[in-house]
Amino acid sequence: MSLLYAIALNCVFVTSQIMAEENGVVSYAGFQVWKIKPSSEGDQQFILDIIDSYELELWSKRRMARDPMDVKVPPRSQTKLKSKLAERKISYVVVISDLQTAIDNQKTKVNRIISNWKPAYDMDWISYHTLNDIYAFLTYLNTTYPKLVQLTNIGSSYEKRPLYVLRISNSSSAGTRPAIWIDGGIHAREWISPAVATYIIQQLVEVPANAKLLSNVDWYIMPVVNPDGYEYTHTKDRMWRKTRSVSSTSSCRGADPNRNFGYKWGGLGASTNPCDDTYRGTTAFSEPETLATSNFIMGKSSQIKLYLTLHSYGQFGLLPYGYDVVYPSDYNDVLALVNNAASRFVNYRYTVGNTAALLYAASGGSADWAKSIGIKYSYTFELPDRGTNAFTLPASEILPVCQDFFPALDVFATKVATCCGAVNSTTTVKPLTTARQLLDDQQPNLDPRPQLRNVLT
Ligand code: 0X9
Ligand code: ZN
Repeated sequence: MSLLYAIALNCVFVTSQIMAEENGVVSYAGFQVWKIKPSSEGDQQFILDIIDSYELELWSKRRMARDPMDVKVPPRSQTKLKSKLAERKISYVVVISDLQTAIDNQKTKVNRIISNWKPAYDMDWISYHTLNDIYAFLTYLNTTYPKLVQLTNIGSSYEKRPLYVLRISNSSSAGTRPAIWIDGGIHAREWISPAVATYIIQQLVEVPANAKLLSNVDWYIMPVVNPDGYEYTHTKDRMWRKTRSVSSTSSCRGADPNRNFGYKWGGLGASTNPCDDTYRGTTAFSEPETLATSNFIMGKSSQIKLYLTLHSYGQFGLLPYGYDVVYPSDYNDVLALVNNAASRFVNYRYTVGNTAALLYAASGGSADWAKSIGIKYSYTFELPDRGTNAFTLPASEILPVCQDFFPALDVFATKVATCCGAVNSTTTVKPLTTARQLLDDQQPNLDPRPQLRNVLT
């Protein structure tokens, strides 16, 4: 069943649907999101087959036969889908009756409670922000708090946007203590992810009451791993997921960054079709965004003890491995910590467990890769919601989601301060060489990586 489901998922994550465009901007007017409720494995397969043949898009994740399936339905397929489901007496609810309206509503600002509040930067957590706002915020912090933060440009995206990592440390020996890595925005349309990552930054840097989180641990936070994709969702297509690289073999653009990392690259749940939303890319780390991110993390691998990557949606805390239902030998330690962290959540309940067992097998994910290089505690969080908003989580929910999530970091920081032996501050790692060796060690047959070799030699 797991293989079948993975193959089905591959087929349905298709981006090549015909959508109305005005000035190059994709409109989702008339598109709906349906929550379909299979009551057996047969129903589930029936729905997967329909999704495939009608070029619908499956958005929900869980693999269990009776779990509801969220499906994006274009206007032209709605009548057909309705009668197909009626044929088998499968029930469904239209949870988003017009996707474009939901998208437009996401741009609505919640009124600020304090009307004369004038922040020093154009960032808040009551609306979603552009890449410019986010980058201006990082730059502001870098100049305003030079003792506390250090902004590093770790490379350029495919379209030559900077890739920024912010280090937060109150130690004079910053860069040598145990550290936590957090990234967001791997998938472009998951807007709540950069929002939570920037909230964490703001809280750690500007709120004195959170100073204890900095007392033994350094933080590396990269709020937007995929800036080209993120910008594209703000300007052209709100539902874009991938990077924006151009393919030499197809007119479809972009690879799925979360299928492009160099551990078990090209295995289950990763498509070879550049038009699919789960396209793995031409080689492991073919995308400049994943290559730069992985090289930076490799360079700090003796320090980074916990890897946290923020996605949406569904409210899951996911543990390696995800390439298949495989449990590392220290799975119980990793589970105990996330359970402890999740016990801090009050308003949003997260389901916790092995990635592939809970959702589906997907290879080339960043959390699997982080685990494979020896970062013991490696997690993917699927942020809210699990209800009816999907990727169009209303702006009014940003702050509640952030505030609910933040206290879990205390649990992570406490563990990381003592968990994993001393940091070897004298280790000097040549990141590029190390990344290449790692790939060679892991996948001698799968991945010739011509591009990578050129870069690395
Ligand atoms: O499919 C993904 O990349 C993640 N879900 S999302 O809807 N945010 O795209 C889940 C990734 C879990 N990790 C692996 N399966 N390796
Ligand atoms: Zn994602």
